[in-house]
Amino acid sequence: MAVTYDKKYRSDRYKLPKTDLSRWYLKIDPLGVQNWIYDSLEGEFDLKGSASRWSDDFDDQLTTKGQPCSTADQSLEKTIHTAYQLDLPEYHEFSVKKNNEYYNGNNTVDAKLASAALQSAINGYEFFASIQDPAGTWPCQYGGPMFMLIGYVAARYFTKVPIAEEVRIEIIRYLVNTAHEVDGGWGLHTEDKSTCFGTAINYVILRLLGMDSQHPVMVKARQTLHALGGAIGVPHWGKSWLAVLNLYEWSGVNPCPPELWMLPYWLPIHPGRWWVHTRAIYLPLGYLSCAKAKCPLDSTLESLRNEIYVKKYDTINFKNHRNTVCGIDLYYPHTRILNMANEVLGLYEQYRPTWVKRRSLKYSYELIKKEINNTDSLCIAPVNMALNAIVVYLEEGGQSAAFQRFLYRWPDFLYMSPKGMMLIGTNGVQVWDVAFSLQYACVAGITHQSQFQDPIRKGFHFLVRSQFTEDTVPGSYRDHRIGGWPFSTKTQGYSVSDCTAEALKAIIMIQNSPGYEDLKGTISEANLNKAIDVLLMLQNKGSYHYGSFSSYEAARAPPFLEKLNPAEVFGNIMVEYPYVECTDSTVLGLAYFRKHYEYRGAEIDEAIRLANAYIVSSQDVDGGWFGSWGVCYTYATMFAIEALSTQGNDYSNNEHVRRGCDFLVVRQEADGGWTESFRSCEIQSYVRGSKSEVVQTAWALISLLLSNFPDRTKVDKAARFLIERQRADGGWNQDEIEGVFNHSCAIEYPNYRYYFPVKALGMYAKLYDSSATTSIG
Ligand code: LAN
Repeated sequence: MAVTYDKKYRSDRYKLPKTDLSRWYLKIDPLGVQNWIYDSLEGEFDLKGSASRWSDDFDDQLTTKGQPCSTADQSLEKTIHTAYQLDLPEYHEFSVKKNNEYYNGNNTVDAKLASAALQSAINGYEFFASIQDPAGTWPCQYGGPMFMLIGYVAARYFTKVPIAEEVRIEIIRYLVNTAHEVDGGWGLHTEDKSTCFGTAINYVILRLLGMDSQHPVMVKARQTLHALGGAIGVPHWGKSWLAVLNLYEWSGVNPCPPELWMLPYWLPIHPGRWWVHTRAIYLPLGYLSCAKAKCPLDSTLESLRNEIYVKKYDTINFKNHRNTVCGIDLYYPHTRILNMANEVLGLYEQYRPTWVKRRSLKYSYELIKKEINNTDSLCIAPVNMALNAIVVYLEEGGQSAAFQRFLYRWPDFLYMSPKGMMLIGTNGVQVWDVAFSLQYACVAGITHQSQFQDPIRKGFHFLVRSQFTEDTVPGSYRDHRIGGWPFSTKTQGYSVSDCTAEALKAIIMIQNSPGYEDLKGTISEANLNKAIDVLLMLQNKGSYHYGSFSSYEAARAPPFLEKLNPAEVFGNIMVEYPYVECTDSTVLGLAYFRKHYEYRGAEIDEAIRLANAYIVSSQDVDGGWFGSWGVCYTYATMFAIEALSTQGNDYSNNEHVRRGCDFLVVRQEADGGWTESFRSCEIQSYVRGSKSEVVQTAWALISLLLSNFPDRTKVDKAARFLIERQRADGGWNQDEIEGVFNHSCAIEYPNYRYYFPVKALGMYAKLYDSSATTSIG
């Protein structure tokens, strides 16, 4: 394989091997499944392990016949969206240079700014449309979390399935390029300081992938790991991964017995009532810890045992370290009740009869098969996928069809970037991004422009194809899903409240946009109604979060279960919580549907009324709303104001909208922009970032525009900031990280910086320049 070097990245300074980036191709299937393929010149290398990606099941995946997504589109021709992802010269050459001729750049408030804003929105959308893929989605490097790759590498190591050379090289490059310059360590996520967890697991990955322990990168990382006390202080999930790899003893891992699944469901503690992600992880983890699964020792593992601890492996009494967690890692310390439960369960595990062990392994394996079945082996996210793959390997062997399907699915999580190959937190952001992109073109009033017809139609058909049409298998502790939409792809199999609502809204909006009437009927009214059934089913009825919406399911257990959160590094993971953003989006979807259809009208009205009451009640005293999935108050305040504004509320007539706007405007920077730091999410109080950011400014501007905020100078300044920050090719540069989960982990939303400014600027133009109003909103 050709190996090239340049000097841009740390990996280049160390002259680490690099693949030829121009030979990577991104293939997207009609359902948005993203696969990077390397053309090694010795014959196309397909990470899926089959010659043709577009095989027989291609047609079956199209749920509605006759939707345009031709096979020809998936040729291996280098497309702009691929070149864009890897920052290749083809992309730079392509950039359409468009200067904003309308904007005179001076500071006077006049109609010219509105025309400039419209032109800027059009340029922005033109750029964005150019990086759309043929299936209608916007693939992106959904990076941030730094604890995902361990699953992939450990599971491949455990199951003895070699990693393709190009992938191995690029994962090494990614980790070397993301190590902190100062101390060579890694954190929980890319924005985090070096932690014991991040440093230990990523160190192990590099060693398993063949880096020499004496390489300067490894020496530096090891020093940091040792300075943090060594791998003995990794949190629960880290201990579990190390135990699976035989680099830690199961006796030192706090228990999570699979027997919990056999408890009666009416008990609030039943895992079937936990948050989907948490139960999906603890299911296979319970199996593996009960089976005490561990990789056979080999020379690399033997050596690693003596690299990652400050003491010799054989002298460590692991049992005494169940609760040893490095202080720097700790986000959610154990409660006393958790420690007590761990004690009791630990004793129980010692004396558990063999027949109980056998039965609980069998029972949890049945549940794992259901998860596999519901998601075509993708599983909810890469963490439980890797754990499930090991369980399936142990149960059925490496040659079994079930295990082979994991090998087929794994590449869906591997994502190339100029820095190397990462493993993304879900198999993409497809439905979420497409739903917003379509809606915001409508809101900006630019859908009628001929250059946007094709991208919008492609996106529309993608959304229609992505609605769930088959239900989950019985007994999998899952809700009914037909009619819902996922966050990423239909294959992933999990419907989400706000994703369903935003996709539904996008479809109805496009169908009702001038020039797109022919799309009416592409999706039947019955299918739209099914989305409403899903949304109404998801509304929380519990007393403490009445009327709100959570993420994947309605809350099934009370929040006090959080006291048993064993993960140490994340907050709010045990159960579903009410989320103001999910509630807002659902209100938006329901309200939009209501404008156009009669179905379950009275129930929708009541659901909106209750949801509004929740939104209002969750406003903080200072006027902002706390965001759980975006950074942070600026994000959630925008959603809340949008939901309230659909009910006819604005700055002049509603106290909550007024307080929300006031919260934002006092935080406007002198240059007209906004900047909120990721720290806000961690400490749950507004923290200012270092410099004004495009996405934050777009969110705040949208809030002010929706509220008819009276002080035009502030609004103009924000619009001007966005226009000035636009690149000549119509795009905007990446600023700070946009998203978050579980309070402590940052995650990127690389497309936010394109479609939110388009929405904000288009809205601005519509409000302030009568000649600019052209389409519906
Ligand atoms: C996501 C990404 C999208 C996000 C929104 C749709 C934005 C939100 O409004 C609802 C929740 C959801 C779907 C969400 C849930 C948690 C996810 C799946 C993630 C943040 C992406 C990765 C994360 C997942 C938990 C990662 C696995 C790690 C664990 C700690 C279990």
